[in-house]
Formats: sequence, C-alpha cells, structure tokens
Amino acid sequence: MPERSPGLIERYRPYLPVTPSTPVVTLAEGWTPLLPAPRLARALELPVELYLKVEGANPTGSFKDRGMTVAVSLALEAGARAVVCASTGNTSASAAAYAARAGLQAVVLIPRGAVARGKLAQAVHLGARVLEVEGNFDAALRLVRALAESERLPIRLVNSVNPHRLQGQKTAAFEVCDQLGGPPDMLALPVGNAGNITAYWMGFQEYASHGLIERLPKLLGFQAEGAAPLVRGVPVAAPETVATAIRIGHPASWEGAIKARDQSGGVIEAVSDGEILQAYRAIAAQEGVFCEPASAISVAGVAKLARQGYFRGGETVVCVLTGHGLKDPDQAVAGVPEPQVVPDELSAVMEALEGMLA
Ligand code: AN7
Repeated sequence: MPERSPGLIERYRPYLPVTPSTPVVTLAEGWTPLLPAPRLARALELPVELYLKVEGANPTGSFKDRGMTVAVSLALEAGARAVVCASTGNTSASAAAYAARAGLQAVVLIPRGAVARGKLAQAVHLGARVLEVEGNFDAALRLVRALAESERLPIRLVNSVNPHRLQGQKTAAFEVCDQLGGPPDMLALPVGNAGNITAYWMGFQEYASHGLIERLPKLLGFQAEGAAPLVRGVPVAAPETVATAIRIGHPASWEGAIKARDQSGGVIEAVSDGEILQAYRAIAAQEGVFCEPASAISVAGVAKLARQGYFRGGETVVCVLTGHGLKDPDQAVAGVPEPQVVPDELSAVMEALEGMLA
C-alpha cells in the first residue's frame, strides 16, 4: 500500500499552532533517524548508551526544516509576500526551500565570507535573494529584526525569534521520545543562537505535561571556545570557530538556553575547534554518519564531559547531529588525501586492495 510521508505538521498537528485552514507547506521533513552508536561510544571511551539523532536527513540537510515548515505555512496564511532571515547558512537554505514551495520570495542576509559554500549555493539555487552583510551574524540579525519591526514591507521574519520556528523545532524532542520509547537521560546539542536548545526543552516539558513522558532529560549544550557567550556569561564581539554554523556571539534565545540548562539540571560547556574536528571525523568513520562540524560538537562535548568523569555509566545519551557534512565542502576536503591512482588492470587493482585490507 502506498504511503506518503506526511511531514511533521501532520504527525504532530495537535501540538502545533496551525488550524484546519492553514495551508501546509511541507517537504516531508522530520522523523529523522535515531541511530544507536555503540562503535563510536567505544572508540571515544564514552561510558554511555549513545544515540545519534541524524537531523542532516531533513530535506535541506539540517534541523532548520522543522521550524521552517511551521513558520512558512503561517507566513503564507497571514498573507506575507516574502520571508526574511539572517543566517549562518542553514536557516537561509531552509527558508529558501520552503519559500519556493509556498511561492514566496526568500531574502536572506548572511555574514560576509563566513557561510559554508554548500549552504550559500543551496539558498541561491532554491531561489533566495542573498545579501552579504559587511558584519557578522549578530549584525545581520539586528538588521532583519529592525526591518521586520518597521512593518514597511510585506515580509515575515523567519529567524527563531519568530515563535513559530521554535514550535516546529520542538517536535524533535517529541520524536526522540517516540523513537526511544521514552525520554533519554540526557540530550546533547550545539548551541549557537540558542533557539534549538530552547525548543527541545519546550518539547520535553510539553510531552511531560501531557503525561507522555514521566521524567525530563538533562540538556547538555555546547559552544565553540571562540564563540561561547553562554559559557562566559557575556556576549562575544568577534566570535570565531571552524564551526561556522555556530559562529554567533550574542544568541537571541539567551534566556531560553539558560532556563533549559538550569531547569533540566544540565550544562552548557565550551569545546575547542580541535576537539570538534576530531569528533567530526570519528562520527563518520565509526558510524557512517557524515555531519557538519557544528553538529559534531555534541559528540565532542559528551567526550569532554566523559573525560571529566561527568557520567556515572550506562546513561542513555542522544547527540543531535544538526546538519549534513556536505553542507561545508571546504571543511570536508581539507586534509583529505588524494585517492591512489591505479592503471586499468585487474592485477594492479588486486594488489592495491591487498594493501588496503592488510
Ligand atoms: C548545523 O542557520 O543560526 O542554537 O542561521 O546550522 O538554534 O542557533 C544555524 C545554527 C547548530 C545552532 N547546528 O542552533 C543559521 C543558524 C547547525 C546550525 C546550530 C545551527 P541554534
């Protein structure tokens, strides 16, 4: 029997701010894989039952699609002609895709020279108009917020300061519980603008308030050392990290992140770029999941906590891998050796294979 993927609005409709008359703009996002990762846990000596929530499997390759299906559906219903966002890349690609599907124009403001090339290419192919701001993400976000507040143009802001975005993103917490058959003990994720950690906490709390789960997980948030305002307790003027997705110095959902950390009894910690890249390679090599550097920080952070003796042992820990590895092709090819060249001869290929399998 044929079965269409319904997308997350249909799957979780009672929990979302849509009505029967809302036009559903969907690319069949959500219900992404939750993979057990025992090889990775062993390789990194993590004394936990590790799972990977593979958000790169969403239609545009990141978790942003969860918020965008809801935000763009409601923007369309409200009569917006365009959606606008500031972005370190993934939000712009997602906004562009859902706008295209809705017949709306997407306009995205990105920090100059600081967005991974796969994301920029995606946004352009998906029909977005792109403005490169001579400033960082925080500056671009200030500009689009002011644009939206001026109410001079028929536009809808689709950054996570739009509450519809977080409503969509909270479904990831629902899915983790539904897929695991209950809440994990802990959930680890990258923190940039801090919308996602805020949304996960909302989602877990909402499932608890409906009696669908009986306890709440601890949230473990991680920021790059050079872009760790929530760890330092003050905004960072010039954030810097290899993980461009989370090169953010003044998170919009600052209070939401602190609340998620404190109410859940979790932590928000900083991780070095070196640790991020080590995890980035290990996740791919050990489990076959290629994620972008910002996503790998969830695993890098759990590894750091493990070294500090944070875990008792045996906890279920879900690491959210927020975006796909091919989003950042420059990072992907950096340091990758050229393939071995062989002549068009079976004996040569056989010999090369013997070497590889030795
Ligand atoms: C892969 O696209 O901010 O803490 O403009 O792309 O909710 O901001 C992206 C953020 C983690 C951080 N992982 O999430 C944007 C943008 C990836 C990301 C984050 C982002 P938030």
